[in-house]
Amino acid sequence: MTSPIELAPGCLWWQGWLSRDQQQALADDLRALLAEAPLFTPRMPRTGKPFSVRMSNCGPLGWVSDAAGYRYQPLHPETGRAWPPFPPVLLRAWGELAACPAPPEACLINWYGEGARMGLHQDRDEEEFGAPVLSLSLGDTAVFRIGGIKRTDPTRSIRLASGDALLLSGPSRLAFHGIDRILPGSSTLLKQPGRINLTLRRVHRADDAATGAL
Ligand code: MD6
Ligand code: FE
Repeated sequence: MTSPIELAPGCLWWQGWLSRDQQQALADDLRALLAEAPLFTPRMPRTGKPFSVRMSNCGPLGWVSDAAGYRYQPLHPETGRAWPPFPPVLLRAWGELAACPAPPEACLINWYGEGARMGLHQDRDEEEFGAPVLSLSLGDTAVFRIGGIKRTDPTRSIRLASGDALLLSGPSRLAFHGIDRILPGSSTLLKQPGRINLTLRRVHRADDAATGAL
């Protein structure tokens, strides 16, 4: 396995963790998955302003955002159907990279088309900050910015390319991060310009049985 770069304590970056063939296979899985659970446009709580990214999810729970707020829910907000199961490679990534005995419960799928970005944020809608968040990227390269646990902490930027994995764990679990921009045409993986980012999470605290601490 490629060895990771530690960008900050608990923030690990594996460049090219997925081979080109594995990226292609995952992109094919996602094409089928998104036919079942179509991308939707999330909206900011209160203001209802649309995000520039479009989203879907897989796994038992999915992250959604609308005028009522941010939350995890078991059903797609537009189709009312359960989210599709995790493609097996996502469970393999979690098992090999996350160092977390409990399985993931949600995977947010973000689609960045032309001009999409994501403001600096923390992932903090989960009950469980002891468990990490693991991200996989496909398609065009993104300029990813990461800082500290205060919004005003200094930040640095890296380029997340297709096949890269990034883990926010331990002291970096609540680090502020965001996507400044996508570099169109930087990858030939997808059939159109754009980028897919997958983030695997636990939502609930693992119970004793799940952690093996009976
Ligand atoms: C993105 N990533 O790469 C946005 N969150 O498009 C995230 O927001 C993220 O990369 C938690 C952990 C890792 C991440
Ligand atoms: Fe995030």
